[in-house]
Amino acid sequence: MISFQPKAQDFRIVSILLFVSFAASNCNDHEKYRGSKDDPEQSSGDQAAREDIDGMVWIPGGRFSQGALAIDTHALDHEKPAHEVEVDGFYMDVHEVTNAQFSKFVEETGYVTVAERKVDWEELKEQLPEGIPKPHDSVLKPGSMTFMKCHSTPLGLQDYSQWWNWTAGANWKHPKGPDSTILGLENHPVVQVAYEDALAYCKWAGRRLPTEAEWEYAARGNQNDNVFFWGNEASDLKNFANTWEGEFPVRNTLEDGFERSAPVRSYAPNAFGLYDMAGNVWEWTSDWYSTDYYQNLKEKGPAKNPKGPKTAFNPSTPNAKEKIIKGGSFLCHASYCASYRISSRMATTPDSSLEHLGFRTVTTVNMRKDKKQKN
Ligand SMILES: [Ca+2]
Ligand SMILES: [Ca+2]
Repeated sequence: MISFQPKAQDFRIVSILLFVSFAASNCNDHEKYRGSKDDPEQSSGDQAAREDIDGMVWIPGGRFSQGALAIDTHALDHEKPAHEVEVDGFYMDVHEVTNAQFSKFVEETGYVTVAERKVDWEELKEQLPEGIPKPHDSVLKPGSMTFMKCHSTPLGLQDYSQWWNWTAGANWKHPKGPDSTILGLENHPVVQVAYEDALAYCKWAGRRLPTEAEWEYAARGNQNDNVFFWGNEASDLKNFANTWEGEFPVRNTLEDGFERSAPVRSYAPNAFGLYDMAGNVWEWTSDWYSTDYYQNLKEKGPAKNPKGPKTAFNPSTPNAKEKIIKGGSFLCHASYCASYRISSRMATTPDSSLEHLGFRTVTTVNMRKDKKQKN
């Protein structure tokens, strides 16, 4: 979902551009955390008395090398250079937020997700390259991006419009389109949630999204020399992650048992007890995406609790600001980006909702104190 370059102004392309759409007005939450090397919200984390929080695990603070290992032959340029990072301790959901959990949030709040709202063309076109014509009104109905297998081997894997479609009526309750349902998928991760939807859930739950550094540190589980959280053997993939097996995006051999999302906890956890930190669904983080961020961190030396760049920057998508997503999904395959690797990262606009993108939450000792004081 990154670095999209329009190739033709046809219906299909315009449809895909729709997820580079209206500005997310509520996506600056990470600003309040940035720039403080001794973040008061987190600084007492490792020393404080900790509690048992249902569905969460304590991630002890520590220092690690963020970014690609030298032995990682799949690493993309934006995973380099590796750089030293220290994070304070925090609590993290052991699994991705599920449909059942998100349903409870919606039932209590009446929240309506981005994918369920009417599309405003006047707002949308501000985010698009000049000259993109207004699509037919039928395309501007509420909807979201869905995956569709190709009938035959596609002409290269650069143009993902070959397997992604804008589908009117697709949303978190109908993740594959209006005729699909989440009945029976209560224990699967919620998908088709935009960044502001994830933030709204976090606010309701008294949580926040992890920073990219927190997410990667948690995924690594102190396995500092490993490309994958389970080691360096890609052949073990099916035991630890729900990804794509066979020929992507044409044929799935289902060696791991699932073609799309799997129930959370279906695969072995990492060393911190976290499930699906590789595969199943991508997960939002609070960091903006900037192509020069890792190099800047490397030059400045070890970073403590980094919160991402101040502003988003990607020369491939100059009209769109993007957020970092982590962990890969059920669509990941070695022929594409092998994003089940710990250092993998992708970026997408905050208003994107996708069939393979969800989130998990974190909290800190100080956030717990604040919450108790308010109650
Ligand atoms: Ca699978
Ligand atoms: Ca995941």
